[in-house]
Amino acid sequence: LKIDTSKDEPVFLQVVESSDIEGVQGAVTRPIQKTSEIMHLVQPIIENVKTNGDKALLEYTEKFDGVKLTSTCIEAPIPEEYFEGLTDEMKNSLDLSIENVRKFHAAQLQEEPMVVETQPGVVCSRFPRPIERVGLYIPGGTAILPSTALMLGVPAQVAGCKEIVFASPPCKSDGKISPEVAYVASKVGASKIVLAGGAQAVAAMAYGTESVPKVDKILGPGNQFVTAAKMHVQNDTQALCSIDMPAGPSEVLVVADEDADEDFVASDLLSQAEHGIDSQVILVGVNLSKAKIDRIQQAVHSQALELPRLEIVRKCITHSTIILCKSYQEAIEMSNKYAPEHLILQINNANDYVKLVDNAGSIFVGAYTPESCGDYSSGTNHTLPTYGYARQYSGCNTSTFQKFITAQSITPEGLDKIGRAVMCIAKVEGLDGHRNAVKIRMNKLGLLPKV
Ligand code: HSO
Ligand code: ZN
Repeated sequence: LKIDTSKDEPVFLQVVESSDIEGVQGAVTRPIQKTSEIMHLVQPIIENVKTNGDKALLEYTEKFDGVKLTSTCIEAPIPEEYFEGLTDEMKNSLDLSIENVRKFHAAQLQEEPMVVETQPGVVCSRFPRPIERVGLYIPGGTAILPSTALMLGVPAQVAGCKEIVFASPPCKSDGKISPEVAYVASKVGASKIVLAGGAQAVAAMAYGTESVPKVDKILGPGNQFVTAAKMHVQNDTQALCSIDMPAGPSEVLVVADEDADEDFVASDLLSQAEHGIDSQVILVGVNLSKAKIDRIQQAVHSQALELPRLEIVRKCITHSTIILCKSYQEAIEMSNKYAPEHLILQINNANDYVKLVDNAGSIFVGAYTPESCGDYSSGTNHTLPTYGYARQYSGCNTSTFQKFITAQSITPEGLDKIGRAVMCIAKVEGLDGHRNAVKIRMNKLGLLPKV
């Protein structure tokens, strides 16, 4: 490997052949998550917030976030001082992103109810209703995440949720949240921003406190404490609260061939690697020459050295891998098995391969489609299934903020069509009351032979 490492320690990925079963296994195995240990730590926090409300919430914010607040929430309309420091460029960028995400998510709304006449006189329908109150968790700490605020807030607003509550840990220095997150919250019509993080914020939204409204569903990424708290409240019937999906470290799988631009490939790998030391970054190469692999490694190395989050990238890249495949087919099969959160196709005729993808959170097709665009501004959602859950979960979308109600209306003619079947099956289940509800009606209609 001819990496120019004169400036620094090399940053490069290990390489395995797809035929090396163990090597591939090692590359695609996700880190084990120790949820039960964390659960023991979050339970007392949840209990405390459940019983002592705002008082407990304020105590935890002081203890964990290092800020002594006098009130737990910012109420809408959000006071001007919270937007201080926002430039026009930033506002325009957020506006553009919000507009695109709104367009894409509004198109997902099903305006007309679905109506199906399954038999003459048996009319079944289905229609969506917004989940009334939603709690959107926006992580704080060193990262400012207005993009997550808009990826959750916009679909909630599009779906028609009546109450949108944000929660985000306050900044240590001034007890505020980032003006960008505040701006997004106001644009999507949030009623409150809870100035708290961690399990305590989740508990406050799940059970409600004096100042925090109880919500029906909690969504958003977070650390292990937030994830454990979400799992806890979803299992507590007292909370009567659902959650979005299990969360794990963010991940990308890039498929590249010999014609892919090595700088583009490297930049996509690194944009994922900088998320965290536990991020998963995989490059699946299709018939890559030795020289091409070297050029990709060189590009990763030199681009990484320029990144402010180099130390995070370095740790992530040590457990990242290039898997060498012999065909496009094999590469896509590899990706389907891994079920990546993000799949990037930097291959010739990339569009033709989309139909072969069975498992992925979101696909980025072609050389000029970096994941970053989907992370922020193109319109698709960036809250996506990780940890292989792309096998059974969809990313956040408009229906994430809805539930569907079904209805039916049956005429005497319809009852004549299906009544006997209902009676027959009810009988085998030993549920005579069910059978009777049909029998009584059919008798009055003279539809059953008199005995
Ligand atoms: N790639 C992340 C989302 C994100 N990227 C936020 C930048 N900011 C998880 O899909
Ligand atoms: Zn990202």
